[in-house]
Amino acid sequence: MKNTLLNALIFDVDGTLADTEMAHLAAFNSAFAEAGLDWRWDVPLYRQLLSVSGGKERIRHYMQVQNLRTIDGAALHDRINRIHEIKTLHYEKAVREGQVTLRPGVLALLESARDAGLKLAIATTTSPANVSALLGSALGSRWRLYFDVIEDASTAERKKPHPQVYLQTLYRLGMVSSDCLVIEDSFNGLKAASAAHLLTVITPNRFTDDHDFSGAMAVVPDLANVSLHDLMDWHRQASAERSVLHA
Ligand code: XBP
Ligand code: MG
Repeated sequence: MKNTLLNALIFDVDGTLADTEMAHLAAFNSAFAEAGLDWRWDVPLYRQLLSVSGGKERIRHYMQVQNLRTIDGAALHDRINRIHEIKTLHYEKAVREGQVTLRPGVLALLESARDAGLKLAIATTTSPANVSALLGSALGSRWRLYFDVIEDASTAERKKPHPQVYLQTLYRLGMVSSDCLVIEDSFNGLKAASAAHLLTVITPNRFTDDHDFSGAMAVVPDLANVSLHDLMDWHRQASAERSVLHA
């Protein structure tokens, strides 16, 4: 009988731990203005662009679809990197100014999982600088002590829906997928976790509420009314069903 005990929670960051995407959107637009570009992303366009994970990849995709690529190769790579560096500085400033807070129920779940001895991990497409800014402001300077493993854009080159970030998280946890449960917010995140055979709870937000969440173990508005024991029960049930299906 496969393990049906829940031993680790793996959290996505943007849109899951916190509603960060409005701050990211504002930071992108500030970076475009600072770089002397007349590009301006509004919410409807950004909802579409979020289908591309990774800020640099998102800028490159936008330039492609808008036929804005006047340069190529290394020059384009450097230009995108520079714009993204400026964007990240604007985002970190917004987070430090308290413009982004943890979503409902996130802190309570982190604490109850830690107190129950579960391992906690982060598997995100964003940069370590953004993770540190967000969690430093939300959990204080000792925020890293909550997490046993952090995988981000600096360690997992292939972005969601590619499963690399989740596969590397499992490896570093020293666990198999049936030990764990993922909390995500988006189609790309669900696809990445599912490709790593991980059961996933989705907490949608204003940027992902129309995404296809087929295959999610559960979709809940947020974690405000979800206890660790709920997650343990759901995980036990879903794992048992998987065992029967794959028997
Ligand atoms: C969401 C993303 C990130 C953010 C922007 O990451 O796709 O690209 O939108 O952050 P997550 P960067 O996997 O946490 O949902 O500009 O640093 O990429
Ligand atoms: Mg996300």
